[in-house]
Amino acid sequence: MRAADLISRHPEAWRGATRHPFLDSLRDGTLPVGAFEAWLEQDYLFVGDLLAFQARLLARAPRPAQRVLAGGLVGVEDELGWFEDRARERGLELGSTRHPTTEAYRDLLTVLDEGPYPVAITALWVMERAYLEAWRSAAPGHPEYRPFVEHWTTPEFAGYVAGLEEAADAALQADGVPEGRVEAAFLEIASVERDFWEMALSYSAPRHVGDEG
Ligand code: MP5
Repeated sequence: MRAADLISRHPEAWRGATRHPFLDSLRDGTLPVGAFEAWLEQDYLFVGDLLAFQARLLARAPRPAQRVLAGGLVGVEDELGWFEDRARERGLELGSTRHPTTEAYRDLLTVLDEGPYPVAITALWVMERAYLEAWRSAAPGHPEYRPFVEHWTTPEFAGYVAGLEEAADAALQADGVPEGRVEAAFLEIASVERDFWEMALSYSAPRHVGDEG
């Protein structure tokens, strides 16, 4: 099996993860600011959880996959700083309270962390590929949100996603890969990615610097 087969086998699940009214309204500028900031706050928390997951994945990766994963790990740490800068510009306080959806995503990362490497590396590719496609669907983005669209649609990011796909394909070639678990992980990620957009639209108003109470 190859990683890309997962997408062609489950077009509906994939569409749910990568197309959403959140992304459409981010493109046309009708997205409520509170929804955008809720996404920003929760995605920052997700990326922190992803850094821990990715560090552990790197620790158990075979030699040929180490470069793409080490580069990705540095990129994720850098991204946390980028989120902090974007939040500061908006006067947004980045808190530490996870929405139940962000919590559920963290739990999924923990399960993947404890499972076989081929499932985990494929799962990481699914998460990143989902973001690439989702943000492409929002391109070019309303001017207010354009830096975010650009962040996940650069050729460098697409190259990183391709590198992860190569690492996932290599892992999926091995004998005895639990294909049912790979497939299940794909569907779980697609579902939680959709929930994440959904959450942002229904959950709003994170705290700003200077808010009362
Ligand atoms: C990513 C993300 C991509 N930031 N948030 C979710 C909910 N899924 C995937 O990860 P990265 O590290 O921002 O490219």
